[in-house]
Amino acid sequence: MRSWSSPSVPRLAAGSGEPVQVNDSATGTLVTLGADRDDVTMYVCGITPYDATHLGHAATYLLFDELQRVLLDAGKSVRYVQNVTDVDDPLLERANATGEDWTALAQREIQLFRDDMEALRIIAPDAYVGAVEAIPQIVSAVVGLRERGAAYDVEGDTYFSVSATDSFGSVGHLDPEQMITLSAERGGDPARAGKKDPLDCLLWQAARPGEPAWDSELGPGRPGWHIECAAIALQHLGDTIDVQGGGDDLIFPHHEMSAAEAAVLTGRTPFARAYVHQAMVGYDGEKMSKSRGNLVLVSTLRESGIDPMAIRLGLLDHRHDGAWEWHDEELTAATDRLATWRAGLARPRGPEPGALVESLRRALRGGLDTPAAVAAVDAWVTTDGNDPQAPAVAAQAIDALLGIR
Ligand code: 5CA
Ligand code: ZN
Repeated sequence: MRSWSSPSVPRLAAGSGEPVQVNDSATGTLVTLGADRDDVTMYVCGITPYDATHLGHAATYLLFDELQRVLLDAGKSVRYVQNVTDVDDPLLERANATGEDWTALAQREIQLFRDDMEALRIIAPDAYVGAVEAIPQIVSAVVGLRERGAAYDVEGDTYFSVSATDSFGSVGHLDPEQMITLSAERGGDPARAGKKDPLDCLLWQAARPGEPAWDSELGPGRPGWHIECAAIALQHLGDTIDVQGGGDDLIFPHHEMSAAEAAVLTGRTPFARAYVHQAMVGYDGEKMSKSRGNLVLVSTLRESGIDPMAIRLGLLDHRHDGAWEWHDEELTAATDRLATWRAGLARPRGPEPGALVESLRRALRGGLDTPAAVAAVDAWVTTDGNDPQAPAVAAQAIDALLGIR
């Protein structure tokens, strides 16, 4: 599937070579990426295109844009894959409810997402892959699971058996009761009769009347959700990936299930060396979500004339590893801050920029502490200095590492 246009990312003079570390949700520790290699692979779960991009989505994709910028600055090359869940229950339900063709709905929302990502200057994935176009790989993966005795049939549907790998549970470390509750809330069917374990998840859903279906050796049907990401990641990035990313609502069941399915297919664990998550962004006291409708849409803000760089700056002022709530006033504050930065960078002279670049690198390489990076720029733009080269160097560093122009 067509991706979007990436912003250009300036290259800065090399620095001290500190390692890039991320907060790994699976171990609760800081994990170094690409310690012994110059290439890093990253798979980030993409949208289900039934509604427009809200600030929670934007925070998630911005997090991985930041990670990519930090890795590039550290001299790594990044191979980045993102999916689009362009056939799944929420999309079909929305299309049904509004009487729109589901493919038209998906195409429109994917295009809006591309436009939002470009406006926010988010680096595009190298491969942007829809579930529909990946059906052959998904079917092969399900067949592979069957051959390994890790899949079984329930009334024509194919299920993954979570007991097929000891690694199941190693991403979320939840107890069975918590897993059952979350599975029911997040698209699973723990109460369905005929399953061997309530947590077993759908791999291939047999064709239902009025629903899209594809012919396959599993019979006509459509893919389950978790195998979509496992199959796409394995095809494009190989057996073990460096980073599996998304919002933290995906830790269970989505990333747990994908990792378990991949582990059975490859015989290797862990599936990802680091699981990096954006904690949930809330609004009006609840998680911002399409299903609840408490949304602040990137496209609405853009249409109202807000500078996308102010949206980006507002989001950057929050750490990714704790849930936070968006307040409308933050946009005013971010717009003011952007004006202050731009004024500071338009000065004929400024303070020596080396310390700024070092502070940005230290903040971001040590677990993507974006608020600390923002604070470093605040300090630089409000300090006087005599270096005539400094504003240009600082502007490049802010562009390269924070994506703010
Ligand atoms: N298509 C699947 C992933 S394979 C999906 O979860 N799509 S989504 O459209 O529901 O969400 C897209 C991404 O945004 C996911 O990574 C999700 O975890 C993240 N996300 C959704 N809501 C929020 C929120 N309120 N705050 C932060 N991230 C969010
Ligand atoms: Zn996914």
